[in-house]
Amino acid sequence: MELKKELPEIFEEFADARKHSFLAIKELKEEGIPVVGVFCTYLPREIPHAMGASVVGLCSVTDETIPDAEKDLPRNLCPLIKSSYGFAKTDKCPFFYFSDLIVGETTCDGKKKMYEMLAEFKPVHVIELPNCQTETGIGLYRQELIRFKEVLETKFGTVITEDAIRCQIHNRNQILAALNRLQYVMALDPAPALGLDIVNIVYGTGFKMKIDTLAEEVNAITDKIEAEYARGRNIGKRARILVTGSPSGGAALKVVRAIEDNGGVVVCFENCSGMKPLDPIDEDNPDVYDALARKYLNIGCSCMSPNPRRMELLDRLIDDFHVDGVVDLVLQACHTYNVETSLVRRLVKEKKGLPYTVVETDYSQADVGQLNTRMAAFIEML
Ligand code: BJ8
Repeated sequence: MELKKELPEIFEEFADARKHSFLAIKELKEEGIPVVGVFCTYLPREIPHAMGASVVGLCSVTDETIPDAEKDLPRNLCPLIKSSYGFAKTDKCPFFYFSDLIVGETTCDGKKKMYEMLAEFKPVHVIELPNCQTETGIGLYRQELIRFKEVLETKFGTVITEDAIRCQIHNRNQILAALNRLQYVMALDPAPALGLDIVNIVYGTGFKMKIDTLAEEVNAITDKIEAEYARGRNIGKRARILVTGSPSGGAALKVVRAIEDNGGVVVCFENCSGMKPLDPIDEDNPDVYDALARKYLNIGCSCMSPNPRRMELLDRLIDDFHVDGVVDLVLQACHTYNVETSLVRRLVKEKKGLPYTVVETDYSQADVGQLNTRMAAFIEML
């Protein structure tokens, strides 16, 4: 029996979080609470949260505004960048509309150049993210985080204390641990739920405005899933897939649907909407900025050079989640993830001895039929 049918409210409440957060953000603005819009997992939300700001994610995941974006940006550019720029330009996304400050980071080239154009009509601050995970890189990032704190203090006329940041670090660690525990229910075999449902919950947590009770809420969901599983509810035996690569939210979830509609289950998302950002922050480090720089710069995104952390994480997750095959999702024109496909292929096929395939896609639904055919063939051979 499918767990989703038994516990529908679990999956729906968080899936609707984005919609509800549009209303919540309007109310917060009316109360005079500052709103900071962010793009990337490398950004420590703890700093704006420490001044009482609301933090909203701005990475856009539909093709709705891409034609507007393509009036300014080249067509041969990552859909995430074009979609985000398009929503900012047209003011169709309440998060862009209500953001008092938009914060970008120097991650991939496309995003960096897009921020320059965005700054012509929105208030933008760009954090210089070092591309090397060395001690020098950590020192530079630490300095950039202090500069970011000062920018916030000046813009919003406030003081951000280290104690307030420490408090947010503690809360963030609870949330990260809860998200880790939730996703690890999928290590059970057979899996207790579809990957699509789990990723929707995780994605929904990013839109929750009230974060002080978020860890408890996520843990309550995990408790329910585990209790139902113990009573014998699961989705039955299916081919177990790990998805890695570019962010897979929104329209790109068509790849996940194609896997799960054709007999597979995505037991693990290695990417930013999954396991990638879940390492804890060191609460014993007396220097909060050093603690934040070490935690966040350590994330294994392909914009790092080299990027060993991604391979280490993949290696571990493939074992932990008893994976049968790996699907590498690359958004069109995402050069860094595209280049890394050869490294991931080598790891998966040669070291782990598992089947591997790459899917290059965008935010349109034009390739859904083709995706279904490819994923059905991939799953059949597992
Ligand atoms: S930490 S994955 S959120 S940069 S925009 S790199 S898809 S070409 S989003 Fe990302 Fe931060 Fe990394 Fe995560 Fe490619 Fe597109 Fe660039 Fe992208």
